[in-house]
Amino acid sequence: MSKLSAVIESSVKFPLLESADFCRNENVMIDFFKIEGPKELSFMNFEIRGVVEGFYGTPWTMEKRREIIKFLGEHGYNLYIYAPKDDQLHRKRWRDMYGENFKSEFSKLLVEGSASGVTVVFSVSPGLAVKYSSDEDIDIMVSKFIEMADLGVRSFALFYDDIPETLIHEEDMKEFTSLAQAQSFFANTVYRSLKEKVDGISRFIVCPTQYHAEEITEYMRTLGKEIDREISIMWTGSSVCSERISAENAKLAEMAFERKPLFWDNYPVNDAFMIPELHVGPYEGRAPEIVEHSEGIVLNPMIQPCASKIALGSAAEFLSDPYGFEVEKSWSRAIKEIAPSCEKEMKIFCEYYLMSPVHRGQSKRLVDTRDSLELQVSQNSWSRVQELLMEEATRVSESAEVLKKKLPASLLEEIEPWIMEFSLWGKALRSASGIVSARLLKSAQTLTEEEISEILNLCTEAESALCELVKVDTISGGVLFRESIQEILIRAKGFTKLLPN
Ligand code: LTM
Repeated sequence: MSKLSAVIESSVKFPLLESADFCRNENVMIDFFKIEGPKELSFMNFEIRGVVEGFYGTPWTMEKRREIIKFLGEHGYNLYIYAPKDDQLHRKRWRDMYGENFKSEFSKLLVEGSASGVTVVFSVSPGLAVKYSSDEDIDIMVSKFIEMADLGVRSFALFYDDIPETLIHEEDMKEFTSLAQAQSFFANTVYRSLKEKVDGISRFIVCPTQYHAEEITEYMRTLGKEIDREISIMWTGSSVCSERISAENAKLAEMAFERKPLFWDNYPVNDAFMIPELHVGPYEGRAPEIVEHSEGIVLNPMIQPCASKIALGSAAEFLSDPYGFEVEKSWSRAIKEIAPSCEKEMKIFCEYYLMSPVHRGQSKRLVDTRDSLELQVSQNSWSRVQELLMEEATRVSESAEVLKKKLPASLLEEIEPWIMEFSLWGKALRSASGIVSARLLKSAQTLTEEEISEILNLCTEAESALCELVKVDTISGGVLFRESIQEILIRAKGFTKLLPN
């Protein structure tokens, strides 16, 4: 399909969106028709540009959600899905109804959503316990959705992710031949009943149990055939947290589900085994052609809402113009926006916390520095080693101090453990540089007692920084320097302590 026909096709769908979306996209159409003659159309955005708060761990507060929804609106996003795994009433105790306090707070999200042009989707994850064949469970689910519809919600989602992959209740085994058939029946029945009872349902989304694959499965085919055409089906790509998302993978899901998938992109999420990481790299590795084979993309953010704004800010540029997207520039702009008075220092910090499922390696600058350091150590070029260590130590320590003073308090509070670790790397690098410069001055035989004790003090300092770094519960690119620092430390100790009498 050409870019042009894709724009026309997606424009036909705009009226399906809620009014705020419609206005935003209508503007796009007006701009488009202003183009004179058969110019190459380079502008094309994803129809759905969103966030799914779908991580494990402490859910965001309602206040933070409002802040993020506002941020989303300001950056061209148009959808937010409420789905925190650890909200008990969302998942484990899904049959229980929400209380008045939650509902009144949720209403405020809707107000923020309509002011910001962001559709707020309410979701439930019943799969751990649901009986797909049970009329009672269907009624509970519909009632739970209607309660939110009474507040003004018109977009809903049913999530079947991270649950048993086979039917577990005898009644379901008697009624259905497969999990996919059971889930399709449940979703269709809930959706149809909801539509009968509530006017203007605008979106209904399902997240399947198999939400990633490299090959089409029977489960996917059945879901594709049986789930109502109006229902969107989510997809994370070839893996749970996909390093790359190709057009081929989008086409695979499109073919299996018999509709364009809605991508649930697990970036910058840092839950489960990723909790020690902070994902503050740019958005990348997604083929622009996905725009032609998906309804859109919703990103699963980090447990830290403010820090998530870096990836979300960068991704916003991809979502609104995938073919014109520039990774590095979008990253710099996103960093500048959240750290306006200390963008240079924040960029250095972000280089240390780049590694994620999307960025398998460390930052190129850090890898290059580590490689030069190792080379110079192996060549005994101690003055160059000292320079390299000192430059990096200064860069890190000074940046950490500036960030502590200048970052907005809410962001600083979220990333405090990582800033602390970052400072410790500055300290370790600085003491290693001190050791090298003291050693540079003398050869072993001419060292005085005081000089030996000075070197040993510096060794103790470096050793204690490295020990502190073993105790931290965060992970950073600083680990690249551990071996060099350790080697310098051991050589200096040996040099002074193992001197023959
Ligand atoms: O990705 C999906 C569809 N489900 C869960 C998410 O809730 C979780 O946040 C991510 C990342 O750990 N992985 C999942 O499997």
